[in-house]
Amino acid sequence: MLVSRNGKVNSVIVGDAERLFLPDIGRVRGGSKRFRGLRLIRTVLRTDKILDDDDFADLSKLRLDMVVGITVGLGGYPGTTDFAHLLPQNPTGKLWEVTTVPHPNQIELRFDLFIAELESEFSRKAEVVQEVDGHPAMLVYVATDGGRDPDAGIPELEELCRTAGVTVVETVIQKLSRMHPKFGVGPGKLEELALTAVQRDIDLIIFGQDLTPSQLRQITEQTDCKVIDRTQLILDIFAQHASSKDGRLQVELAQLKYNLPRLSGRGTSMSRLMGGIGGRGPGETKLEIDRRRARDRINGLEKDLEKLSSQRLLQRKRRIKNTTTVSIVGYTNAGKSTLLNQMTKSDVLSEDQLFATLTPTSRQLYLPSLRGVVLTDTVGFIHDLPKDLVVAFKATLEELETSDLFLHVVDVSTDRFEERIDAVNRILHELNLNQKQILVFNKIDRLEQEDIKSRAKLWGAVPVCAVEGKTSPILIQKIEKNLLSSST
Ligand SMILES: Nc1nc2c(ncn2[C@@H]2O[C@H](COP(=O)(O)OP(=O)(O)OP(=O)(O)O)[C@@H](O)[C@H]2O)c(=O)[nH]1
Ligand SMILES: [Mg+2]
Repeated sequence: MLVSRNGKVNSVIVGDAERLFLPDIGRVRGGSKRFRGLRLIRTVLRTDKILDDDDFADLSKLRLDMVVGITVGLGGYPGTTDFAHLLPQNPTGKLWEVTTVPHPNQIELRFDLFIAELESEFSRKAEVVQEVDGHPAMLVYVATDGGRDPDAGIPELEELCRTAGVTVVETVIQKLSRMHPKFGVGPGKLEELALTAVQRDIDLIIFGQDLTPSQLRQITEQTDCKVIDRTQLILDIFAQHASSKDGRLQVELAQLKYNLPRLSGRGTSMSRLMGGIGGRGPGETKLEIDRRRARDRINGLEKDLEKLSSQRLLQRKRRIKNTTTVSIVGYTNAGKSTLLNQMTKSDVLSEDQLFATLTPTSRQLYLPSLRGVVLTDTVGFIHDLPKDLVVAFKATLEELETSDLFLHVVDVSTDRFEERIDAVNRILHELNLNQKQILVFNKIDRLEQEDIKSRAKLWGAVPVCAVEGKTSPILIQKIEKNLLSSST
């Protein structure tokens, strides 16, 4: 039986010795009601193990108030009874508690008081967790064979989360040879995620990998949380940072294209699947958009962007005639905008955030022996740049295609900066951008003199500090030499 808080029987279910199929009891409401308000009381025909894994799965997944298993004793009367309820966060990490009594009438609980107390205990524990700056979230990382090392991947994801205004309060790593085709993580792990989310009052799960539309749907349904994958996370940051009209349209288009196959069309889960974190950014007003309207909007946006793109082309053609363009490329947060500011004495936004720059910005660059050189700052790259993001990069790509020289800026003070150089070069190569580049090692103020020398020498790079007042004369010389040699 499913019994409500006031003792009313909600449903009577008939199963057999093996199985019990619960009716669909809908989703948990948000807000203060943490539990379903229903307890499952059932008979158990075996005596070795009263409550089994299925019971605990129901308890956690359906967030039942309690599961009670009553065995059949002598003469067909009720016998030994187990009852179980979920536990709030605790040092032992236990998710639920089981109590055994010889007879159901020995359960000494005022159920209404007990469940109220349990719920407030959950809230209290969760409040402690909630006291963080951003929106609290659980980060889930699947470490697959041949996938990226979690030691490199997780800190970067945490940075992405921070930039998106999300604070990771719980990180779950699962090792799998490959992503589980249905759930991303293993089914057991998924249950654990669902439960941890209840315990810690987390309603947002960030996946460190991209999820297929059906994986996203499954995880959303099973955990009752909003689920965001890596591409969506990056798109969310883009949405927050896009300031130009051009940029906003591009991001909206990328978001729609990515989310379209993820629209299930089913009422409740729809708002969970659309939009970014807390439904911010250009996607925000489109929460309830249906597929057809999404497609119309995509067509419209593509047309608008096409127009803007041809305008840009015209402007560039006019500019290119007698100018040389040097573009700053590099991993996100490497210090590209800061370098542009230093070299051109400008005041372009630079921040300790990923993807602070979204729209390319050009400034005149004055060189001792060359006129008409333009320096362009572009959007930063990242490891495994999702294909769907390239739409949002379009303006940058056009800019790069017509560049004469790249300054590849590297934050040489980070561990594994070599991996980032590779990642950037791989992306440039994939995009068919094979211009000559000068490797610029930035943020040397954070390193020892020795390290700077050896690293720069090994890579043939120019060491710089972009936050200093003056541009490195060696860098200026090198740019001139490159431009002069390629123009003759
Ligand atoms: N210590 C130190 N910090 C630097 C240096 N250059 C830049 N930074 C800092 O690094 C952070 C990122 O700088 P940005 O110029 O915004 O980096 P970006 O490459 O344009 O980043 P995105 O546009 O977000 O891809 C900022 O907080 C800068 O102040 C440097 O030479 N030394
Ligand atoms: Mg920038």
